Parts: sequence; structure tokens; C-alpha cells
Amino acid sequence: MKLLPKLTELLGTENILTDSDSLKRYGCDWTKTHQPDPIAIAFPKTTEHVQALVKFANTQELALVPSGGRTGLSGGAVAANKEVVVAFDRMNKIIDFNATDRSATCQAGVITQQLQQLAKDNHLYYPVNFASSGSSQIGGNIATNAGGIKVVRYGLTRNWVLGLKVVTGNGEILDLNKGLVKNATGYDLRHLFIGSEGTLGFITEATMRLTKPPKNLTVMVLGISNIDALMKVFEAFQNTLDLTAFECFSDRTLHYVHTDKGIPLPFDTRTPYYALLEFENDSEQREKEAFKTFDNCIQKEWVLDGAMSQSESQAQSLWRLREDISETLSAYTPYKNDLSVKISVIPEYLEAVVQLITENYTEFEVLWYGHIGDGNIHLNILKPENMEADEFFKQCKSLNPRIFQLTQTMNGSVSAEHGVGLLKRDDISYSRSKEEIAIMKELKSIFDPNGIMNPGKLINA
Ligand code: 2HG
Ligand code: ZN
Repeated sequence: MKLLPKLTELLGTENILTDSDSLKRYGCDWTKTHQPDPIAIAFPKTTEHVQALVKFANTQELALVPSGGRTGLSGGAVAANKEVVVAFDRMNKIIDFNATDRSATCQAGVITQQLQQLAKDNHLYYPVNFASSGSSQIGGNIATNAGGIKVVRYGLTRNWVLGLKVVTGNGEILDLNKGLVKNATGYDLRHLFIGSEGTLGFITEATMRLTKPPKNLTVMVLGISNIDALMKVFEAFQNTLDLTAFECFSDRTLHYVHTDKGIPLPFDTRTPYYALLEFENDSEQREKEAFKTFDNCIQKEWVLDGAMSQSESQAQSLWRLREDISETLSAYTPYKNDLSVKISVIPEYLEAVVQLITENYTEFEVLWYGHIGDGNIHLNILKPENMEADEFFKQCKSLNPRIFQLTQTMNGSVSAEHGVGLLKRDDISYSRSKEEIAIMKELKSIFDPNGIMNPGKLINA
């Protein structure tokens, strides 16, 4: 059967693209590590369109790759093997909002910011947030169980999904949990699809929970003397304030954001590490507590200097010190790792990882930052100017087994929030047991017996 005529018959000519620009654009994500090579891009407009595509793909053993905002960093949305990309850009409507239920039902292609704005317009709040909120899509966020900068208070995307409509690899439509808060009727398949990276089926609609907005979010940036002190500062502020974020970055990382992006330093003192914390400053008493904790941290010499926002715009500009890091570093061809351990293990772990890299590769610059309040470190190694990219990546990759073994020994994860995709597929055994991986493969074969849903990603089925 001729493939393209059938695809256009199913979705309409206007919803299938095959020009080379689109193939390149929709065939990759932010990793840029693989050469995109899909055969077509399909733009379904309804769940039934997706179902028709999946049913057809099964008859041809045609591989389908889901595409959201393609802001992923693990190659989960890469199509490099003549797949058909199923792009959700035209399923971008918020279908329903209910103030009593505090929920919004979105098509999968709704942009994160669109949902945040709808919540705001209705005096509510959608708390999952990250630098890519302006382009990432709800379906992709759910498929990767996205984290971001507010996890310490609000948890991961998983916490906000009340219901999911999915098309399985068998072409069945499942309406999971139907927006209910309580539903004790056995296995909750909704949670199986969250974080499954499109390998079991494609999410077409989601009912998302909203909450009441936090009051007067205030940001503090603190200069920290050492890693142990960083953890002490976290503990101190966590005990006295209702933190909505606790992020950190090293001084070298700050250097790049400051010099390349021109973002002003928070204060004159340079310190080895910085913490950025955010809290609800909802009463005078709360502010007093914040200052008291700050003074205490200064006295103990954990904190060497600090700045606090006095307005929303000041809070936003302090946030840029953290939120602009990833984009700034992308100019330096970084080698990325996204690692986590239990929060209490961070100092020991971080020291061991950094030592491992610097001992082996003296000319590599190691930068780190992350969601320290979640035990999540983003480790970025910068390519030396005089080294070819291929050689640099080869050397970094050869170090991975040692970093991952260390992570395994400390019961950590080799992918804290960026997902597995293509890049970490062969490394998940450092974080998941062989029994777990065998069950994952069996689940894949139930939902996707012909292996057409995002093949080659997450597990080597
Ligand atoms: C962040 O927290 C993102 O800024 C990106 O997860 C991390 O670029 C990275 O390594
Ligand atoms: Zn992150």
C-alpha cells in the first residue's frame, strides 16, 4: 500500500507534511544528537485521527514517534529511522474548564503556558513550571512526567493529572480515571502512561488539576560557603518557611549567565555556590521569619551574602540567574547528565562525581546546577575550544559507566527528570533492576504488540 496517499486519506492533505524543512524540524528535539530522518509529519486534530493513524501503522508495521514541543533533552522525540512523526500542534485546545472541580481538560498539544494562563485568568494556579513552559506541550509533559522548578512544593506533573485519554499501541481508546479525585477501582492505568514516553500509547487529552495561587512569591538568592552549608541552609529555610522552590548553581555557572547574558550579579560577594529560594511572603510575620533565618545562616557562616526581591519584577530577574542557565550553556556544546540521589546524600555524591570527572579530564570544565531541594543535579561538562565535538562526546561517554556506577551505589537515578529516551536507554539498568525491566518489556508488549509506538526509546524491547 502506498503510504502517503493513505496518510492523506486518513487525516486530509493539509495535515500531512513531507517537505525537508518540516522533516528536519519535527524529527528532533533539543538534544540535536541524531540526524532526523522521518518520512512524514502527521498533524491529527482529534483522538479519532490518532486512532486511525495507529490502526493503519499496525497494518504496515510502521513506526510512530510522538512530537510535542520537542524541548526534551533525552532524544525521546527523535525520529531518525523513517518513522511517521505524530505532532500534536493542532490539538491545542482547552476543551473544558470547571471552577468547582478546579480542573481543565486539555488536548495534548496545549502549551504549558496556555494552561498556566487559563488558571491565572480564573484566579487559580497550574504550578508545574520550567524554562521551556512557552513551548513545551501538556502531552509531552505528561509523557515524560516533567519536573521543573516547583517540585519541592508541588511535586511532578504526575500529581496534577486527574484524567487521561490515550490511544494505545493496539489502537484502543482508553479514558483513564475520568477526572475523578477518588477512584479506588483497582490498577490505576493512568499512572502507567505518565512517564511512559509514548512507548505504550499516545496521550490525546488530559484533565489537569489546578490549585489556589500562592501569595506574594518572594525570591532570595544566597551566597553559600560550601556544599554542607547548602544543605544546612535548605533545612533551615524549609523548617521556617513554606518554600515553593529551592534551586542552586555553582559560581562558574553564574559566571556564564552573567557574562554571556548580561544578567546582573545578585550582590558583589562571589561565593562558591548560590541558592535561589522562593517562598510565600504572605504576612509580616513570615517576612520576619525569613530575615531571622537568614541572619542565623549568616551567623553560622553558611551564608556569606544575600539579596531578596522587593517586587514581582525583581523576583523575575533573580529567577533569570537560574532559568537562563541551560540556554546560555547550549552555546558551549555541553555534555549533560541529569542525576538524582536522596536529598541528604547530595554533598557526598556531588563531591564524588565532580572529583571523578576532574581527576580524569583535567581540561574539562564541570558546571553544575539543579533542583537541590529535590536531590536533582544537572551536570554539564563544557567542550574545550580546541577539541572536536565527536572526540569530546566520546570521552565524556566513556566516563558515564563510572558516574552511573557511583549513582547506583548511592541508590540514585541516572535520569532524574529528563527521561530516558534514546540517550539513557542502555543505562536504565543502573537505576532499575532486571526484574523491573522485564516487567516493563512485558507491559510494552501488552499495549504495543507490534512495537510501533516510539520504538527504540526507553527500553530496548
Ligand atoms: C533545568 O533545570 C533543565 O534548567 C535543563 O532541566 C537542565 O540543561 C540542563 O542540563
Ligand atoms: Zn531541571
